[in-house]
Parts: sequence; structure tokens; C-alpha cells
Amino acid sequence: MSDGSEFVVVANRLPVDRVVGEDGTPSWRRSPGGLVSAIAPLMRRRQGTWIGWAGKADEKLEPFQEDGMALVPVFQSSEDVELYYEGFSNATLWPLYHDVVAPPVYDRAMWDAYVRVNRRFAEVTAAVAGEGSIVWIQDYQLQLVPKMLRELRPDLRIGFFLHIPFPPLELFWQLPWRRQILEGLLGADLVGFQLPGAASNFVRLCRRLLDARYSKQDVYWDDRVVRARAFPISVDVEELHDLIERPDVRARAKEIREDLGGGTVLLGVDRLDYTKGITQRLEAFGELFGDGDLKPGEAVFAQIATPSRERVEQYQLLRDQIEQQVGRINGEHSELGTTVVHYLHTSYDRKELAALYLAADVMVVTPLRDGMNLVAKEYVACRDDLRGTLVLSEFAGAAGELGRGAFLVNPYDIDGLKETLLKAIHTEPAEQAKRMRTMRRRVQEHDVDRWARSFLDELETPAEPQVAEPQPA
Ligand code: GDG
Repeated sequence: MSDGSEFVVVANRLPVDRVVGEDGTPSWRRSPGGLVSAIAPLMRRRQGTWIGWAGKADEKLEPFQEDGMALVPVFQSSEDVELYYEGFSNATLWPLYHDVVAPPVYDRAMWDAYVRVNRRFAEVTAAVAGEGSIVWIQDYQLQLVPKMLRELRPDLRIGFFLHIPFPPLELFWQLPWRRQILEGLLGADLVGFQLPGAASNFVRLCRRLLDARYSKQDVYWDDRVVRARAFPISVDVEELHDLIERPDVRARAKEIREDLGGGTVLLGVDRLDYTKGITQRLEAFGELFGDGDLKPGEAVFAQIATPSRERVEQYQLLRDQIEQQVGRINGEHSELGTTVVHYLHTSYDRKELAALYLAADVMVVTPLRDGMNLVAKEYVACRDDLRGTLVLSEFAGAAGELGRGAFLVNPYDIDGLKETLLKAIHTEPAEQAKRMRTMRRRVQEHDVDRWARSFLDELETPAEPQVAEPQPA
């Protein structure tokens, strides 16, 4: 065991995607996104290993090396994917943790699959991690792994980070397996959340549900101290800076603006997900034409909705709903040659995304609940010209950091949303610059690299000795 990895990341997915070349040969390409680029250098420096599913059901793969990282695939059968991933992860936990904006499904077969697959992840990790090494487990699909892993390997230092919100007690209480999930998380030494409020929800639940002793954000469990802390995730500022410096990206941004007809460009970029508030923002935008506040050609909305979880029923329903809505808004308000809403149900590469951010006058980010929302931070990171405005939901984690520069909005309040969109559209350049500068300072100083380092620094710091007797439960 001693020659195993000193640093292990465990996530549902491996950080690579399979690509098939023109001659039909398959190969791997590093997945885009901040998490991977923040962790990849750490992995190389520390002889790291990443454990996760390669993305194809029923396929058994041997460990392999890619991009300087050791990758260890975890098997998932089609049934696992259906019950553990699409089921318990995305039809139970996802809606429950996002304010139950859709009804969570409570199904015992899904739960059994969640336990089974979490155990498989724990076993693979236990076999790969070197003596006393650091293990960092990611996200809601793997909340039982910390406890299962600790039972197998008490020598490890275990961290867990939740990328999505952690619900208040009143909602979490619904979950038939609430105790198992909490105990699962308590197997970690450090449980990280996006926001301090989520860490408090967790500590409060440990106290109320498990009678655990606690002191501030520390929970005393099994003769150990489990720290609950907030680490707001961020974006790879350097990667985005390099993208927007490219002449082809600048040229593409100009072309997009011309193609959209020269009016004010509003942009939404989201996975097609019911938590993202896509229908609310389109409704508000459409009504502005009905009210006469906007005229076709004056403003245009480009909504990119990246396909996501397409086999989960709620996602299919949402897709139909949005397509109908876009059809209705365009049918009512567009004119020949001037469409008011451009809806694109597809995914783009990072260059095209950067060009879209540069082309947008108003970035509209209106989730009903979101752990953080990286799109908002990416937009800000791309606007070195200090132009553009951000309309941001109060219910996005990012509102805590960007609230002073963004136009904050309650996405459930359609009139408020309409007013805010108009305000954002009509913001003078000097005011845009002032707001953008405030937001950019925050994002530049708190990038994803700092996020990863601060989590790992905290994980590697030994727990403070107990000074005062913690409160009884
Ligand atoms: C979860 C939490 C938390 C989108 N379309 C394309 C594309 N994207 C990229 C964006 C951004 C990422 O996907 C989406 O991140 P978000 O944070 O906005 O949302 P979730 O996917 O729900 O992420 C969230 C996050 O985890 C991190 O902790 O902030 O709260 O829900 O980076 O740019 N990327 C490419 N093509 C697309 O079409 N390449």
C-alpha cells in the first residue's frame, strides 16, 4: 500500500472524455472546466490518481495514464447508471438539495443502487491510496464514500466537497435515508460547502438528527473532529484570459453580434436544468415586448441550453416546455428577419463560449437555486473591456461574492425580473465599468486555484485540540 498514490481525487466522472478520431481510433481528451484545470497541476506535483466512471455503462477498463494523471475507472452497469446516477443522484438528491423545485423521487431500489455504487467507489479508493494519503471526494453522488472509506482505511485523511447547496433541516428531514447520508459525510475530516449557510445547515442537522456534540462549525463524532467549512468555488481566470486574447475569439464575438442583428444582446448559458430558471427569464423578456418596453430588433435573447440528464423525466418535460415557450414568444413578438429569442439546445467548445460572453451586453443568470454558478463568474472573468452587465439571481451562491456589482433579482418575481432586465439593458458604460471592476477584482483574487489550495490546506492542517468543552446536544 505504501507505494500507492499520495493524493487521490474521487468523483463520479473521470476528468477525460472519449473522442473518436477521423480514422475511427478512440482516444481521451481532458474534459473542459475549472475543476479539472485546478486539480490537474496538483495531481502532477503529487503523483495523484483520479478515480471515477469513464462515462460508458457496462464497460470494464483498466487504469490508464492521460495528461500526466493516473486514472482509475470505476465500473457502472446500465442498471447502476439508471438507478444510482439518473435515479438517486439526479431524481432524488438533486431536487431535494435545490429547494424541492421539482418533487424528489423516493425509491428504495434507487437507494440500494446508491449504496452499492458508493461502496464500489470506496473499495477502489481503498485499494489505490497510499498509506496516510490525502483523499478528496467530490459531490452529492458520493456522500456515503467518506464513511465507507474510513472503515476500510482509517489511516487516510479524507476531504469531501459538495458542489450543490446543502438544504435546510426542514427539507432534508424528508429524506428516508437522512441518517445514513449524514453519517456518510461524517466519515470525512473536512466537509466543504460553497457557502457558510450550507455548513451551518449541516452542523445543525448533525446536532438535531444525530445528537452530535458540536462547537461552532466543528462536529464531534466517533472520537474525531469533523470540520464543516465554506470554500466558494471559482473559475480558471488564466484560461479564460488566454481565450479572450485570441484574435479568432475576438473576431467570432464580432460576428456573433452581427448575426444577432445589432440590438442589445442578452445571453443565457446553462445546462438544460429546471433549477436554472430559464423559463422565468424568457417569460420576463417576452413580456417586455408585449408591454411595448422593447421592440423587435432593439434587443435579442440568445439562450444556450446544453443537453443534460436527458433520460430523467423532469428534464424531458422541461425541454418540451422551453421549446413551446420559445415558439410562443417568437410567434407573438418576432418580425420577419428579426427573431427575439434564439434558443440553441446544444453544447459548444470553450472558444465559442468565450466569444459569446464577449458578445453579450447583458448576461442573465437566474437560477431558482444554485450552489455557486460558474457561468456568472466566467462572464465577469472574460470582460476585461469592463463592458456588459450581469443580472444575477439572489439564489445563486455567486450572489454573495458578486452582489455589489451585479443586478440582483428574485427569479420568481417576474415583474421584478422585467424591471431589472430593463435597468441592465439601459446601464450607461461608466456605470457598467464601475460594476464590472468590482466584480472582476473579486473573481481575479479568488480563482479556482485558490479554491483548491485553501481546501487542501485546511484538510492538511491537523484539527485544533479541543479547548473548551463543546456544547452538549
Ligand atoms: C454545479 C453546481 C456549481 C455550459 N455549457 C457549456 C459549457 N458549460 C460550462 C460552463 C460552466 C459549467 O459548464 C456550468 O457550471 P455551473 O456552475 O454554471 O453549473 P452546474 O453545471 O450546475 O454545476 C453549481 C458548479 O457545480 C461548480 O461547483 O457552481 O452551482 O450546480 O463552466 O461554462 N461548457 C462547454 N460547452 C457548453 O456548451 N464547454
